Amino acid sequence: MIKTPLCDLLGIEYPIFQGGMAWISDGKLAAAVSNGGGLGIISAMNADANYLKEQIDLCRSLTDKPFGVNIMLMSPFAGEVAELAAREHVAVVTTGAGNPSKYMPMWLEAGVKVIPVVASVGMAKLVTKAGASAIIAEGGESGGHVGELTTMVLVPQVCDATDLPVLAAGGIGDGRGIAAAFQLGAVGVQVGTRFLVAHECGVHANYKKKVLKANDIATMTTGKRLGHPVRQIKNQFAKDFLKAEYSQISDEELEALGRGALYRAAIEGDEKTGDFLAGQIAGMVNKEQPAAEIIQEMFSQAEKILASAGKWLA
Ligand code: TUI
Repeated sequence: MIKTPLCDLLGIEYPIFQGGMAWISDGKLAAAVSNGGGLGIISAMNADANYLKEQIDLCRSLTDKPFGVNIMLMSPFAGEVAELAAREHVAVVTTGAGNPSKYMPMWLEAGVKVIPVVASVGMAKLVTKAGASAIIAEGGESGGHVGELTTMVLVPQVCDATDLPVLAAGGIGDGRGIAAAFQLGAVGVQVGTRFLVAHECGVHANYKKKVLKANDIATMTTGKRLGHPVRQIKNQFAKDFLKAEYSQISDEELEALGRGALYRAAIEGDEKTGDFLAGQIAGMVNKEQPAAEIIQEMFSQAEKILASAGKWLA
């Protein structure tokens, strides 16, 4: 059995979070992951507080276990969903795509544990001072909005910079990834892409098909010019967007090109004009399974690897 300080901190069986994926991580998927012993996370994405309240209620109707809410700090509704998370006293808030400091006193006052996603050591130090309970160090192998550093170099440097428990994210798709993350100093992992094909994940069937078909070089990043690079599966949309980035069009026009593309992928399954966010481990995902089985399989593999971690010692 693998048990780390993160399990005690949150009252969970397996030290794994399901990443907050916009239009995908809803109350149903979060409940399935929490019921499977991990920490399920509802994505507040770019939606308003009414949407989040519905998903929290749905999740609570499906599980008694703790779950979290991910707040995307670039969302125009970040303020109202941040307040709702405090009012609802959710067990955990994770944040992404920015600096969560301005909301932290409110969450801490409400007894919410705050676990920010960071892509740099500087942000890890800042959120440690601001009262975070743990930190998710996310490397650029992950899907969606990505930082510059890889998981391999970010995780040990974040571990050196904080005394808080660190979760590794980005590039973790099976037990080998968990074992490697633990060797880098992490005591937990966050996984998104593999949960895309969970039975309880309601994303469009075409999205699941794309992930199942993906190989090692199936993803690419776009959006550098706008200051928020995003990793996704290569398709017509991603190629057109990249071309537009290097053209004369204005930033406003470029932003407009991307508008609605996550919805078109996740809800409509539009293979041409949708933006299918996924991490580089998509090439390792080749079967659909219940969320609980994904967790069990990953940890039983990690356990075997860690148990023989000394095998090369002479
Ligand atoms: O946030 C994510 N992944 C996401 S957000 C998203 S929605 C979106 N849509 C269009 C454009 C951009 C985003 C899709 N996927 N992951 C967590 C994450 N956070 N990755 C990197 C960061 C991060 C980056 C900078 C965290 C903090 C940070 O601080 C910058 C600063 O100094 O303010």
